[in-house]
Amino acid sequence: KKQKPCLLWFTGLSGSGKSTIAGRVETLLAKLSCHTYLLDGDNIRHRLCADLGFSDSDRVENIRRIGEVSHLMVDAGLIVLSAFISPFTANRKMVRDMLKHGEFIEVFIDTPLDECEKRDPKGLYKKARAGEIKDFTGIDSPYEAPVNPELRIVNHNIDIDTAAKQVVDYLRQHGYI
Ligand code: GGZ
Repeated sequence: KKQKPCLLWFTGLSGSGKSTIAGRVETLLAKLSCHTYLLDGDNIRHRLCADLGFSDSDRVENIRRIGEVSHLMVDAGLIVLSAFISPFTANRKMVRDMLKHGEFIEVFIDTPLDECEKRDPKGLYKKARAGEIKDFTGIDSPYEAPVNPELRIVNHNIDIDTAAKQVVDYLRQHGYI
């Protein structure tokens, strides 16, 4: 059976687990012989969007470019996984509207801010609290949580595999794979 191309759009706070879960989903999909591509900070913010920072307007431009690239990849037949904070509702809607109906799957990685801050894998929250990083999401820059995402994963006291399986189950139940 052929895969139905789509864009899995992971949104959530820094440290919420977006990239980790998206990476695990990609591994599970590879085992099912799906053709995928994962976009995240590592391959986008250092390259295509290396000129952008974290002001509101730079974030909007960041997400616009990622949306356009994702759109092209979906057109090429891939299941695309994009993992970016994408804090603004209207900006996520802009990406949704770039795609055909049913191609955009918003996956909200809903990890409470205090949990993200406790994890603080890169020490960024600590720096933001100390005022060493400005415009940090959740501290002095907003995060608008999705109200009606296709999928909401409460990433608190669950393991990565359980979270990733919820995404794969969604794809299966809705006929993408
Ligand atoms: C938020 C920041 C910031 C500020 C650097 N605010 O946990 P990380 O490190 O690896 O992921 C975060 C990443 C966010 O980039 P995105 O492209 O996903 O953001 S957006 O969608 O809003 O454009 C974090 C790091 O970059 N980082 N400074 N001020 N995150």
